[in-house]
Order: sequence, then C-alpha cells, then structure tokens
Amino acid sequence: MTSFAFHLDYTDPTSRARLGRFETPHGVVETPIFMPVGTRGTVKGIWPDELREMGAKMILANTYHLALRPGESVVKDLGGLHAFMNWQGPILTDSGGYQVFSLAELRQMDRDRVVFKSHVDGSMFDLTPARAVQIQEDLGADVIMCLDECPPHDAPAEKMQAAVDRTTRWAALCRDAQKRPDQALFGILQGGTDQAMRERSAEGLLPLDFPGYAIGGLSVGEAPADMYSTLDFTVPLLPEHKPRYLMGVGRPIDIIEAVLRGVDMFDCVMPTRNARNATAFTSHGLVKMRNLRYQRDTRPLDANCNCPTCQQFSRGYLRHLFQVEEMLGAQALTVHNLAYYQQVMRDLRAAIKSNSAQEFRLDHLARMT
Ligand code: PRF
Ligand code: ZN
Repeated sequence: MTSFAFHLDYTDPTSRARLGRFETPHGVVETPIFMPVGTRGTVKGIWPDELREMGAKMILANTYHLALRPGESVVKDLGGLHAFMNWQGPILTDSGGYQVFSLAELRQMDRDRVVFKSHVDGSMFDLTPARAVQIQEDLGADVIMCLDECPPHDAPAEKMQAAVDRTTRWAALCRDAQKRPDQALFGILQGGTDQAMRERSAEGLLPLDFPGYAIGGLSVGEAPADMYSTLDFTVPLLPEHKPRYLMGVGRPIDIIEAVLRGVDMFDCVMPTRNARNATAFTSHGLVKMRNLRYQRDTRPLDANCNCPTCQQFSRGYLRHLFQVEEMLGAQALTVHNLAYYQQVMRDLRAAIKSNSAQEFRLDHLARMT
C-alpha cells in the first residue's frame, strides 16, 4: 500500500488530545482535522479555491449520491473525483451504508446485501461490501470507508449486536475486495452507546488491521453526554498510532469534546447546511441571520473573523439577502461557517501544542452562552 503514515507529533498530558500528521497521496493533513462535506462532488455553494484559501485541507464526498448521479463510471471516465471536481487535496468517501439507511427506501437486507429504491428516481439499486469498495475505487478518493450498518441509537440489544456483527463481517469482505493499493480503507465501529457492544465491535475489527478506524453510530439522536461517555470508553479501544475518525460530528463543542477524548478526524454537514438555513456559527454563539434585530446592524457577522464575508458584508446586508432569498446569502454564510470551523480547528491545535486544550474548551463554553 502507498504510504498512509500517521505520525503522532504530540500528546496532551492533560487529556487524550493529540496532534498528528496523516500522509495521503494528495498531501499531508494536520490532525485534528475537520473535513467539509461535499456530498455530490461539490461543497455546496463554494468554490474549491475558496475552500483552500480558508485552510480546508481534506473534504468528504458520498458514494451513495455519486453512484446514483452521475454514476461512478462517469466520474472515473472524467479522471476520478479529484479531477472531476477540481479538488487537488485529499478526499474521503463515505461508503453509502449510512445514506442507504437514512435516505433510501430500504427494500431488503440479506446477510451481505442491501437492496434499496433510489431516493432520486425510485429505481432499484443494491449494495454489497464488494460493490461499495468498487464504487469507491472508481471514484478514486484517498480514504475510502467500509460498508457498515448504523442502527438507531435506541435499537434493542439483539438488533444492535446483529448490526455490529454484520458490520464486522462486511469489513472483512470490503478488505478482501480492495484492489487499489493507493487508497486507505478505514474500518467503522458500531455499537451505539453500549460499552460491551463497542468492545465487541473493536474486537472484530482490530484484527483486520485497517490503516484507520472510524467511530460510527454516534450523533444519531443520543444525548451529547451519552456520545461523550461512549467516546470515553471507545477511543482507548483503538490503536494509538492510527487515525481515529468520528463520523458526522458535529457542533464545534462536540468536536472539541471528542478531540479531548482522542479523536483526530471529523466531518459534518452542519456548517454548510446551517448556512443555507441562515444560521451562522460565530465566536459568540449561533446567530439566526433572519432576525429583525439585524435589520440596521452595520457590524460584521463576527468581529473576530477574517473571512471574506466578515471583511466585506454587514449583518444588515446578510439579513436582507436571506429575506429576499438571494443566493449570495447562503454562499456568504457558507464561506463564513466553514472558515469559522477551520479557525476553531487551528486554535484547538495551537491549544493542544501549548498544553491549554482544557482552557480552550472552557473558554469556548463561556463564549457560547
Ligand atoms: N456510518 C457511516 N457514515 C456515517 C455514520 C455511520 O455510522 C454516521 C453516524 N454519525 C455519519 N456518517 N458509514
Ligand atoms: Zn466570517
């Protein structure tokens, strides 16, 4: 396999936080890292060079959506995902398992196959572990994910155990199906918020010796405290010298809490989706941009932010854009929200380096209220 070396540069003596560097064929990324979500081969509303300029180093795309449209063979013929979307940095693709369970109409689940109806046009598709790998090989991301089953957080114990065991079996099939040596295939733990289930999941997956491990099945409706306590007992089950990825998380505070518990990688639609719903993340908390109080507000959205939006537009103007449904409103908040997340990650890495990660968490909490 191509080098996917993960170097641990520093471990915080006061928490489980660590600083690392993850080498991929499209460059080295510093961890902890936040990956903006580009589900359909675009981070909605923003150009690749804007992403690069704000310091985003790695992005996520979705197998499920791209397999339905335009189809992985089209992406492959257009040179793979990097050339297709003109993003030259590292890319991670999610396997499609989670999206099938959350978006598609599930038709049938056999031992090693899910049959579903496309949410786009109702046509029938099926996904197997080998097919999920083949699609991701055609898309050509740097990091690809095993097909997994993410049950509801409150699924009964026998359902949860069946999902853990299915996810383990599928992980072995994914590994056997992998042909390209220049992609890192990550395993995904499931098991909800139950310690024995997470141990069972880790026991099944660790012998497969994946170059990185994801924690799936969190941020699916459980209380934040339950997610944090699950990380408390799950992260120590994972190899120290491999990247750890918490899928689909989350708010800035969730990311900070998870980093303090030893997680290295994150993705979430929250900054981009909230931007399109006129909700901004700022250094003083959430701002609902449609609020009448901003009608004559000449100040920038966030005085502590140097993103293009905060340098060029007033709150009053941003509010106006949303009121009249101009697309620049969504674009401007997308730029700001993603820039804010990147700033949080830079500040968090600097705080770890200076042994002040705990203070950083407390300061963040104080500013959000
Ligand atoms: N599995 C996969 N992708 C995911 C999740 C998962 O459990 C989650 C859960 N937060 C988000 N994205 N494959
Ligand atoms: Zn800004």
